[in-house]
Amino acid sequence: QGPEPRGMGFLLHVILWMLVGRCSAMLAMLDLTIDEEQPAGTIIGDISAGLPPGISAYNYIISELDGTAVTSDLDIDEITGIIKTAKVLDRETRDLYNFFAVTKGGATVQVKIVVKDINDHAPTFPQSKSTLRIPERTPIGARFSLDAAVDADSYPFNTQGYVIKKGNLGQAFKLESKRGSDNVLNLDLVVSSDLDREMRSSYSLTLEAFDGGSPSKSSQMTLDVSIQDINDNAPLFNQSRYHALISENLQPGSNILQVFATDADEGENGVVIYEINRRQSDPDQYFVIDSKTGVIKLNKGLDYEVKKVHELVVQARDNATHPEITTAFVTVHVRDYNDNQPTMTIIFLSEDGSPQISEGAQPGQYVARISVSDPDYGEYSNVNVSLEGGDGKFALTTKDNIIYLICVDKLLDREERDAYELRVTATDSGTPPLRAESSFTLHIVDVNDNPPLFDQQVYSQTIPEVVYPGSFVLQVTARDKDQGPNGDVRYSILHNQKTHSDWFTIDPVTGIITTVAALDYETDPLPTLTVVVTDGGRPALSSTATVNVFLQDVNDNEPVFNSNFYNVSIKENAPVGTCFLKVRPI
Ligand SMILES: *[C@@H]1O[C@H](CO)[C@@H](O)[C@H](O)[C@H]1NC(C)=O
Ligand SMILES: *[C@@H]1O[C@H](CO)[C@@H](O)[C@H](O)[C@H]1NC(C)=O
Ligand SMILES: *[C@@H]1O[C@H](CO)[C@@H](O)[C@H](O)[C@H]1NC(C)=O
Ligand SMILES: CC(=O)N[C@H]1CO[C@H](CO)[C@@H](O)[C@@H]1O
Repeated sequence: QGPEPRGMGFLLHVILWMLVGRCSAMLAMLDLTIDEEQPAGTIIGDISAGLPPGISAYNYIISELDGTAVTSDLDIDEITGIIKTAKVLDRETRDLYNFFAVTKGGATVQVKIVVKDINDHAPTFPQSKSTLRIPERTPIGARFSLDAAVDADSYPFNTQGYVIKKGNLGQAFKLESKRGSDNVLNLDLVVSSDLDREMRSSYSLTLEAFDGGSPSKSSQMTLDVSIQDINDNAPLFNQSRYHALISENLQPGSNILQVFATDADEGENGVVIYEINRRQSDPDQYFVIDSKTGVIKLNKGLDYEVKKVHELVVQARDNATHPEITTAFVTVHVRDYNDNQPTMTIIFLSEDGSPQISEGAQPGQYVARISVSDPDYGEYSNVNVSLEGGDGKFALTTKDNIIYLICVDKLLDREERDAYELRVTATDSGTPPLRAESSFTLHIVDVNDNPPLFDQQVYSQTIPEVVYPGSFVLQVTARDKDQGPNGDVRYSILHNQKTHSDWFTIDPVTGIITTVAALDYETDPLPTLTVVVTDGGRPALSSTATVNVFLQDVNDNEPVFNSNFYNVSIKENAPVGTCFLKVRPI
């Protein structure tokens, strides 16, 4: 419609009002209602119901204000005065129709049709998904205004409330709403617990708006809340104290150790930058730290004589605008490069300088001399020397803690044990202690302290008297526990004319006894030998044994008269039986 018809309508209206104004007694009111959304043709009412009593009319002149859509939305029968809907009415589009109906008789009825609301709209969020950033540690009670849901219906069918349907972990949030002057139910998200990004960095909330219908209508939206980091965590070292032990000759540039810190925050708040606090430590910059990795390197050469321990104060700082700083301590012990292992010199006090001692050595006799020294300090008393492996037979003595002597502590016996594995250990008092060790085998030298001994003290043998010279009689054996010449044995016979030992001989090496002459039972049925065994020591030791040889008699002689001519005289008349001659064998 152009401006002119509206102008015309307005003019008509004014005229009507002038008319009504003049004939105020004739003005009547008719209030009608109709639910919205009724089908076209639904009867709303009858104008004549609004006429004053006693007046009835046919034919009405309908007067409406321009733009009030009476003609388009309502179907008014001008003859009967019946008002019907011309189409489905929507309260949200137009909730009131207002017109005048004038009868021919001049009576005017002001008809007011109120379109009543039904719950035909759900509250609707402007966006089905939106995002909100909230800094962590936001105080409880802080509120964030959200877009309210819009419901075109009127009270009570408009938005009546909001709930969080899903995602409100830990009851982190609540919703609060307040009716605004425009009748909109404004919505705030209220922080209701301590938000910690390091615990949970985002929430996905499902919000629902509901209206007052029965059943109510509702709709949902997703609100993604991301918790923004603040620098609420300081970097944290994995150890509060770090230790390193380095040699004073470590090359500058060498890595010493790595410190390590983490920061739970995000982004720059969580970046860890390592530094050495130069105000508090290492002003001379012996050490440098890699700000990113935490690796501490040697920056320049150290001198043990100048400083043995370096204490570094290392800090980890995050890169926030207001950084948090944590401190850790690094202790670097410098080890003296010259503090080499002590060295040990052992001199054996034997004739040829070899590790040996006579078994005849008396307690107190020296075996070896040990001197402990350090290449840098020379002879050096700050060590502990110990001796192991001697079975208690040896001892260490020292007067000045520089020279140590190994001496015999108990009598030795080579025949019992002929060598000892001795170990001398020198331990210095450094931290950690350094050691020098020397092992050697000490040989026990034999002395001729054992005589050779025959296996038997008495040997016996039976042989026939008729054997050729050179025949085997028996073998004697002897042993000597000593070693070398001290243990070599030689056999001999101690000759004795009376016992006919000269009939026999002995092999000095094998101890085999043989005959050297004809034996004669008749001469000596039991010749006896004394055998001697002698060792090769100086002086030599010897021992003896007895060998009894039993000769067996053989019939080696015809009987012989002791005289081969007997001249006997016998007196006559000698009685019978007188013995006048006795013959006998030799
Ligand atoms: C700390 O971190 C350093 C460097 O990563 C590592 O060498 C060390 O073993 C860690 N210490 C502990 C106690 O985990
Ligand atoms: C620290 O932050 C500054 C600026 O904020 C940046 O230029 C620098 O690169 C950051 N340092 C590290 C180690 O991330
Ligand atoms: C040697 O060792 C003994 C005991 O094992 C100890 O008491 C002493 O302090 C040590 N001496 C040195 C110089 O290390
Ligand atoms: C043969 C021999 O010599 N006979 C003598 C034995 O002894 C007497 C007396 O003594 C001698 O007269 C024999 O001649």
